[in-house]
Amino acid sequence: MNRRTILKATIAAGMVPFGQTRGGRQEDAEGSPMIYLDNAATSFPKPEAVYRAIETTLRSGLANPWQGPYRFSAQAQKLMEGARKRLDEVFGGEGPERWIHTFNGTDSLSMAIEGVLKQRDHVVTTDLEHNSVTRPINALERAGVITQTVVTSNGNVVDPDAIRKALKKKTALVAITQASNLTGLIQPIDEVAAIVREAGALLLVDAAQSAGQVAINLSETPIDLLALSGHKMLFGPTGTGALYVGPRADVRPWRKGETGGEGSEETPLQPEDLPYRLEGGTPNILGIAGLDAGVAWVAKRGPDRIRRQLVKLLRPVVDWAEEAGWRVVGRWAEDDCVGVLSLVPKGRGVKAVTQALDRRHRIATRPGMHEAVPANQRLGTAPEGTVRISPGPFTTAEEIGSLVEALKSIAGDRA
Ligand code: ALA
Repeated sequence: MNRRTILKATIAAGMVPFGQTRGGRQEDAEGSPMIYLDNAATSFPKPEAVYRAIETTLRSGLANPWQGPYRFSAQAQKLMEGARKRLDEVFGGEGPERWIHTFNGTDSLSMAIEGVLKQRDHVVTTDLEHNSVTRPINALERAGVITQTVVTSNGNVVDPDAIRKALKKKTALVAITQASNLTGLIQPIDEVAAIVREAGALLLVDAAQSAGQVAINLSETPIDLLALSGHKMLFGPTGTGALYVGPRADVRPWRKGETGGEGSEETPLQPEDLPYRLEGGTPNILGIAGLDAGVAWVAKRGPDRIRRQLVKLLRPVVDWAEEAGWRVVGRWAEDDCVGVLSLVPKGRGVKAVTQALDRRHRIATRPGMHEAVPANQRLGTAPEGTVRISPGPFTTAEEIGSLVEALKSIAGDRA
């Protein structure tokens, strides 16, 4: 049976094999070649080691880790603990038990925000945040639990001094992104961290877009809570994430239920010790196996090398956009950005461009405000947003060449 026949049979059986991979190329469900440039939403394809780890686990190690003494269960628990150990080594944490397995970046951020804030606390955040930071904080403010100050940036970067000025005696938490998911610009986290630590507040860093592209060393930068998405540039599958809980942070459980560690048998309560205090329910063992392989792959390659590869791929797109009079959103520069580029088309709608890219050229890019409304307002791209282009490490220069040709053709269309 050839590949197309297998695909047809799979689809006929009711399974949709989105995005088959062959080398660096992807194919969509119909088996047509596809260029995937939405890695800021989730990375695809993954390194081969990730596919292998998931398949091996699915076939031979997919037990529930909390089921007592049998070896199959212990093996699943070992896998979870091994992944925590690797995260701790790669990010320089203060112990594997401080790494909580979560289901995505949003889960990590909600766990941190809902878990540390109390009545009458004050929070400092910025206008560059994703909804995963903004929404839980706004909800707590609306419920009368907390007050907040949103520090305004220039749309590109936050001035650490503005963070300093926004701090109050009752500021319990500063929540800030490390790289904007709209412009790709990297924020001055080291400076912010020093200011926040001096003030005695907790620092929560949303590293959804930066982890895997910007080196983060918790033993050097005083970050109390580090929220990771597992499925972006750490190359786990969707349904993975992690939260690092530093020793200064006391996080109340966000979900409660069956977990590891010692709970009281008389009155069933969540155990007090990390990481089990913050985990509950059957974990995503399969996902964690993939994430662990992804983190190992990133560590071997080095985050800065990955970032440089991605921004280099984007350079010809920036050059073409500037020449064609399409707006490059934000102060995009190879040294200052992760592999994300936002464009505003000239004389064309954002959605029309992404649809034409997808339907006519089979290129996947993302339209809209990317769940970062205040940043779009600040940069004047609301409400339509931008065409966001985010390659991955398996994207080729040839594929980017095809994107530029497609953009040229769309730009040349009659309005
Ligand atoms: N928050 C992810 C993004 O920026 C999904 O695309």
